[in-house]
Amino acid sequence: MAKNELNLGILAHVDAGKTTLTERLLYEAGAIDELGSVDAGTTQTDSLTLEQQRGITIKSAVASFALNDLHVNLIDTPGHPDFIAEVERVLSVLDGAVLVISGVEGVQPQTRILMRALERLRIPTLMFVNKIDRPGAGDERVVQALSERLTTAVVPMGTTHAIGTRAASFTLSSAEDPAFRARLAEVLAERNEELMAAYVEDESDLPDHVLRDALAAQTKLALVHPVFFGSAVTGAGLESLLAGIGDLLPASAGDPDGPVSGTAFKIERGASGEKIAYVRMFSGTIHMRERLGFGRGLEDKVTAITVFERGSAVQRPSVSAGAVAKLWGLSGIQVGDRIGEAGADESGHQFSPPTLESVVVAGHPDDRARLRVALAQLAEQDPLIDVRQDDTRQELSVSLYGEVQKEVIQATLANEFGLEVTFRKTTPIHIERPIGSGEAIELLHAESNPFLATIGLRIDPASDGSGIDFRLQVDARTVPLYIYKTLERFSERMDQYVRETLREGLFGWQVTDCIVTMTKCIYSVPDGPPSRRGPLSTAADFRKLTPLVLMQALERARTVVCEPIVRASVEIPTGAIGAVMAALARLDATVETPSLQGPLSMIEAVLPAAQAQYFQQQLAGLTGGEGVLDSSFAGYQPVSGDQPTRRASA
Ligand SMILES: Nc1nc2c(ncn2[C@@H]2O[C@H](COP(=O)(O)OP(=O)(O)OP(=O)(O)O)[C@@H](O)[C@H]2O)c(=O)[nH]1
Ligand SMILES: [Mg+2]
Repeated sequence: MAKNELNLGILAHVDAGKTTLTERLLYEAGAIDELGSVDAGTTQTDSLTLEQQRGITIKSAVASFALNDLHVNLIDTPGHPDFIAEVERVLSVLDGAVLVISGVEGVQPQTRILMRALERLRIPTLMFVNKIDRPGAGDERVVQALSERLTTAVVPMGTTHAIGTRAASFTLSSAEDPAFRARLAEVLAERNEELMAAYVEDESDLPDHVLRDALAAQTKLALVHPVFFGSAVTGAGLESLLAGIGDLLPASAGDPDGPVSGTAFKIERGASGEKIAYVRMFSGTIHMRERLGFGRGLEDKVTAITVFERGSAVQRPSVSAGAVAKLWGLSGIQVGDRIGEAGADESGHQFSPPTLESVVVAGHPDDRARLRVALAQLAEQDPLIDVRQDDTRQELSVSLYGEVQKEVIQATLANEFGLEVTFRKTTPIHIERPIGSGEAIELLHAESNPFLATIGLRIDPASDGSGIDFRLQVDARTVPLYIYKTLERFSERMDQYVRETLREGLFGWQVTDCIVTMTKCIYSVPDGPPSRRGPLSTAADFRKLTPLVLMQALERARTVVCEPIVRASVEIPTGAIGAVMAALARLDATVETPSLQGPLSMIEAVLPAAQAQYFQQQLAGLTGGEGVLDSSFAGYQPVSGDQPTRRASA
């Protein structure tokens, strides 16, 4: 395919109009002849029955259109915070993004969370202020909020007319408009020294094309963000936005002849239950019937390839760097898997993990086995639901972001698997951190050691948020290379055994923020001549002995249970400060001194996530409906009082 590809994410807070905008872009660009609507459940990208019933996007979806010689894959994402994991997986495959802001609701907490992630990953981003046709929509007000609350690097590209009415429209500013020129030159010069020198020399003398080129260059580097206005419903401003997408965002780079590298960002099941992987190609070319590796030692043969073209999927014999394709035949693949060589950057987690969990109970006890299979299938599409099985209680539980996700899982199990389930009460997911250091060793042939190996392990606390770090500190000659082939591979496997063990600490919670060091390793060999048998230890000895030793070490280190906390910024009428501070104190919050700004005041507080929802419920009453809460995940802190054991309440 000679065409340039642009993989473009549409991101925003819930209900900002992403799906409506996606539909409108497809329509304006000529990819569809009829405009669907979210409210009628007829859009291209809200194709799941559940999405149509609820009028919200649950899964990311891909559609495409052509813009001159550019082939654009649009990726519509969900805006509800319960489905943030869908956005996370999409971020790693984008060349650019359109961040949608509702002209009526303005910048929302979720908008900030998304923008921060886009900035961290340096994804070139245009902003689109939507819904200018709706009464109450703002333009300058919204731009001010963008620069105060998102980033100062915003450039409004034009002006609105008749805003707040059905006739609302948008016109691009001309390069001759002195106010536009001044703003453009100022923002761009701040980020480019040469331009700054020329600007200081003579502000009015910068040629138009220099400004235009600098705008495109800096937007492509994610240094500045052009702001467009319009309405996805009436189509106002869409032409300008389309032009911006074509001119200001970078087409994907990548060598079709290079080594194969891609990322699976979405998994779905076809009509007959077959697995379909959505893959963004970064390098190389995949052909039909080719065998592809995708991590965890797995590989499968590609049995079909389709790419997106003008809204529909088209079969192809191959797919190359830059494009997005659906691949059939990769039966072991999971969301997030990387295909081929480790080419794409590992972007890590951009958003906070789910902090809630709930036990899923099958309506009929006979359905338990089917439920386990169904949840495993859902986990392929969304690994963060992290299905766990409690063997003693015979219970299955999942991690959750919130109640809406829970309802969606319930409905999906009913609709797609014919399983009626109920959920137990949703409870917070705690973690355990080691308090001190602990070391343990099990010696080969010792009475306490049922396995044929010596393993010594030490666990030490590490900084908050650092996760689990495994280190090998043993004599390479004592490592069973006859099993693991290389030292790296042995280290990888030990790392894996350690992580599996630390999923359940002394109180049943995930242990994290620690360093685990292997200090001793010996394998068993026969007593010596005349025996000619080879070494006796197997991988199972190392796999099974690791948890025994590590749990002993952990007991010596001891652990503290920590609960998820959020940082809350509350904007309230100054008169309500006393009442709000008192409420926060009752909820175990640590409050920073409020800053008074005339009639409005800001309070910053850190409180347990479990309490934040109560605070949210009280806020309107305490502030006469004026209070605005902006809260974000802020890590974990030790619980006060008793150390809760996992699922003690069930
Ligand atoms: N008046 C007006 N309504 C709009 C506009 N864009 C979207 N809407 C309406 O806003 C509601 C939400 O639109 P969606 O397109 O579903 O929003 P979304 O951002 O995709 O929502 P989620 O995917 O659930 O986060 C629907 O009722 C749309 O008809 C607009 O430009 N003007
Ligand atoms: Mg949507």
